[in-house]
Amino acid sequence: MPENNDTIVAVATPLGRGGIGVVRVSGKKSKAIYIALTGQVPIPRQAQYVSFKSSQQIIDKGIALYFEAPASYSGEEVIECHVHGSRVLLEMLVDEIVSLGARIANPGEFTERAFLNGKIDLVQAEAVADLIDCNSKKAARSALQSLDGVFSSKVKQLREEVFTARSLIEAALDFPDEEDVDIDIHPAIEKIEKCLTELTIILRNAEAGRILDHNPTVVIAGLPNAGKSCLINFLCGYDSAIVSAEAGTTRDIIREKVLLGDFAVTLIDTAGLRETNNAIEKEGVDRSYKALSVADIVLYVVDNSLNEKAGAEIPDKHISAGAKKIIVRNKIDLCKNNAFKNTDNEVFVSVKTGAGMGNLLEKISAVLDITDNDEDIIFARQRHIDALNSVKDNLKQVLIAEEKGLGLEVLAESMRLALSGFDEITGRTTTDDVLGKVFSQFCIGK
Ligand SMILES: Nc1nc2c(ncn2[C@@H]2O[C@H](COP(=O)(O)OP(=O)(O)O)[C@@H](O)[C@H]2O)c(=O)[nH]1
Ligand SMILES: [Mg+2]
Repeated sequence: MPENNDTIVAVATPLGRGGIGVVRVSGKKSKAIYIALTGQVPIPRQAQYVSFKSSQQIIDKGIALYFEAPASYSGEEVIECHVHGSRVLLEMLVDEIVSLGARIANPGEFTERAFLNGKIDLVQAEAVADLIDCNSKKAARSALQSLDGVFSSKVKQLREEVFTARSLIEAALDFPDEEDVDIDIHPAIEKIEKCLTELTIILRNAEAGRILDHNPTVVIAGLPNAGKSCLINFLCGYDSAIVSAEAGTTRDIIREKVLLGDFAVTLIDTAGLRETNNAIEKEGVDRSYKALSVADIVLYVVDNSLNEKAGAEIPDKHISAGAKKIIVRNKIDLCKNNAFKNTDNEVFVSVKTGAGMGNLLEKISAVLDITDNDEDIIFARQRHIDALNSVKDNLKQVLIAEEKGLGLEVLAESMRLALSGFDEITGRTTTDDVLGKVFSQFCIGK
């Protein structure tokens, strides 16, 4: 972990041309740097119009701001220099500040200091990065809620409950031999049951929000010749994959980034799933299964004209557990029966004529879109979901142990583990590895 004694500097705005560019400084030397750079004494939280000077000349004129510790973003003394948004000017200014005793900041170091100084917890620090990187309005709203501490306070509330339950169990542990003190642990067990219910809801909202955290992967799969490549071309709006009446044409995985509705997604066209002796096609089929194992949404295409009655045999065991599946019954232009009835997870289309494609797009959007209960969606990362699942498993262990009549020590140990799961999420206890990973994903200057 970097030493907190250093004063750090970085350009906070994107490099390139811009109306304004901002250089930010954080650390103990900030005030001295302000004075040396501007010749003025800073007034906390008051903008001053100043000349930023190097030893030889004026670099630029602009606005300087000074924040006293701890009332700043990082919790340390901070200055912000707003100058014209020229890359050259900003670099000159940074060089000057370095010569005055600061060093260039690492990615995310301002936010890391905010975390280390207790201004924000780890979930909020992650929300800062998510807010900067978000791909959709919905993601932005949700990240802002996390930054406001909505998710953290849910986690903290639950932690409190579990903590109280643990105290009850440990109190019972402390009086094992005193016969007349009969400590009833049922209130603790009831609390745990209630926590498990709440945890299930939080996990569901976190799973729903995970899709906001990354570009969802939409995998198009099915038997050869079903019309998969036609479908990816339709969704991209141009010919990306080769379409042919010859089965086994697509062998390589084809990936396209497209905007579906409000969302940027990665679309993947795969080789038709069939047994084959052709080594190249077989490799293609293996890659199809691999793609299915990481899919968020599977569009399983079937040639509906071949057998209008048969249900689609989706290769479930190859598909990732949380993936949403939509069966695309294609080639209805060739079907004799034309009383098509879409269901929740089935859409009848003809990629060739375009019939039903509007419905398919709506269905995909509905899966990607989680407008219904936006408020509850948690912009979760896999790290959070894993930790919440571990809390859940440990709480379940407590109930099992109690039912089996195992010793109170066993229950107490599972409670301890459950609590550590909460602490991992908010960063109360976190290894340097986790912190390093979180902050290295930030851009410089944040
Ligand atoms: N009549 C009809 N033919 C289609 C339709 N969709 C695809 N095809 C044809 O089916 C064949 C296989 O299509 P392709 O997209 O290569 O299938 P893939 O093997 O699943 O990728 C091609 O000859 C397409 O022109 C459709 O909706 N109606
Ligand atoms: Mg194909």
